[in-house]
Amino acid sequence: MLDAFAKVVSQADAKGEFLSNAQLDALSNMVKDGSKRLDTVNRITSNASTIVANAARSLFEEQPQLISPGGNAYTNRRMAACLRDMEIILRYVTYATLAGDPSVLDDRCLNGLRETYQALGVPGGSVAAGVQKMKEAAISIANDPNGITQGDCSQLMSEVASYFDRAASAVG
Ligand code: PEB
Repeated sequence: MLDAFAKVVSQADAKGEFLSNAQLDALSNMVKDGSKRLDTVNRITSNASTIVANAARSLFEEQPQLISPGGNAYTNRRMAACLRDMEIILRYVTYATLAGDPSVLDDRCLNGLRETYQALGVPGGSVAAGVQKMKEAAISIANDPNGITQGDCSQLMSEVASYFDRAASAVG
């Protein structure tokens, strides 16, 4: 599990080199825009249950077979497991966002997840659709210009989007 800083250190060390100017510049920009990153994590974190609930509701509206008898979210036990899975994925996306690096998401959440779903008979494509819905909701909350100092967050938002996309394509 790496963050953006540990990652460049390990890359440089593997080559026995000092940190490059490009690496230092990239980290310097990351520090400069650090409040944006922390605000984003804070906004997604404090709205996590809304993000999960709305994404799930919208997923079940589009794919009602999931909540029909025999469906993968039918019965409270499976519904609870489904909501929990979405929350776990969202939580790891917030960790990756804080770290500025996807390795925590990869190593602790996505590694083997596709195989787990295959073994359980849970449709990965439906999980991926739910993750995409969380992405839209999370980004609109994180990128809301109201109530915050305004600035350009486009790069950070595409980074956050890439973590959701990574999760979706790991299972879908
Ligand atoms: C992954 N999910 C489930 C299980 C595991 C995970 C390991 C089996 C054990 C259990 O039921 O608790 N756990 C989860 C995860 C991590 C982890 C991401 C990462 C660290 O440790 N059902 C649907 C939707 C989808 C869904 C498509 C979007 O209809 C999910 C939600 N996951 C779902 C369901 C089960 C499950 C388990 C329904 C229960 C399957 C079953 O027992 O029939």
